[in-house]
Amino acid sequence: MSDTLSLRDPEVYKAVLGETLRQADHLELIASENYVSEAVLEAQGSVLTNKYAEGYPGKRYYGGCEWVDVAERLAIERAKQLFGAEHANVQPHSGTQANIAMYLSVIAPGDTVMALSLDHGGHLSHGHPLNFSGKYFKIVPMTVRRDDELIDYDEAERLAQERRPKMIFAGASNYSRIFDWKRLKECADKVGAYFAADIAHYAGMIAVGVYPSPVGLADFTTTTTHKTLRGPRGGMILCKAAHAAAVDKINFPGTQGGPLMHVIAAKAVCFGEALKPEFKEYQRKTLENARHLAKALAGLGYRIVSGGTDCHLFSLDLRPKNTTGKEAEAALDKAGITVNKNAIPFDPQKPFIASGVRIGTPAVTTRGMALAEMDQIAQWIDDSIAHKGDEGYLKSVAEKVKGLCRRFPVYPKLVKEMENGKA
Ligand code: DSN
Repeated sequence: MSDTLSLRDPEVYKAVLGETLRQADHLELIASENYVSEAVLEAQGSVLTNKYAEGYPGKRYYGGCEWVDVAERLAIERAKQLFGAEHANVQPHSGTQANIAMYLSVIAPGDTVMALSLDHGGHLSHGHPLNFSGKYFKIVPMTVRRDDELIDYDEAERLAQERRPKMIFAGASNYSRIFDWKRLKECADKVGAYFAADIAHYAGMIAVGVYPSPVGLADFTTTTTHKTLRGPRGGMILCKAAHAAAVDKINFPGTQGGPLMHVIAAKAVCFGEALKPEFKEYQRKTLENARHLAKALAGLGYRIVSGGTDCHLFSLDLRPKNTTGKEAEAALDKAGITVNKNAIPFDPQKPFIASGVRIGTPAVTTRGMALAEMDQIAQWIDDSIAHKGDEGYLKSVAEKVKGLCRRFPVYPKLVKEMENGKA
């Protein structure tokens, strides 16, 4: 029982070591990723993983739940405080699980849902035909306007009147502007629909008021806990008290079995961290960095989708540089800069090629990087794309990237231990 991972399973250890060093030495610009604190890692790597606890605190189907109850109650209370929510269910294993439970708490297969289309920035679980959401519900897609790439609320309202959805589900994976929650709520009220918001991307910013909150307006607010919120990989549902019993029942036993108590403990730690004043400062700097990086890249000849950002992310239209998202992602990977290719609205390319890349600043801001580093990163992005076929050049950028990363370390103790292990 006492062997370390490196002795007990060198093959898995090697993968963990490699990933630890990759995270340390690469610039992480994937908008949905972040670095959790060592306290979050510790809670998630704890013995709570051993415990079965179907049910909810005080009402479990297994004995011995007194300590996991403490962890789950802390997570629930902190989540409610953080978002000003009437009820929180912290058990969903992921954002998509949270959405499954949320939908099924009030609507049924065959019902109509209006949500932002995936190719205009929405999420897979908001109605993609290959996802359960698109298979089980009739989806009315919300879209952005071609001219300014902002959500077309007039068209959404017209479609809602025409198609009478049972739910309007706002939120996105790739929309850099502010959602008009109030307008969508009014639209839902006019047609007698539930109003839900998936805030997975904006959650950290919403928690501290850097981005407007839908929580008081929406019947349901779903989120992941690992993006701007900087917690463990997982999901959560916030809702009005009137929906609490239905949400809890559909989450368990409706759509999930045993909750991941180690992850729930780590969620409690994350929410505790987000309640501290420094978290607000972190979110403010994340926004400042995103705006600065977008501006710097625009200055280098890229087109920013919708012209800018009001959050932690934005999309680059690469067509002015005669390259695709797929090519740019591959070149940047070789340069030690991690992004994901992403369709832009009305993209002429197939999604697997895409005309854009999505860029986000939560992770680099967690490392402490600021405006000067954003200027440097913009220049390296442009240089790498300009030299996309030149392996030697990209390798030289990767060396410079590593130098910068080592000045802004993540998990220094872990990296040192692992490097020593490697030696
Ligand atoms: N895959 C996530 C993202 O990158 O936005 C959403 O689930």
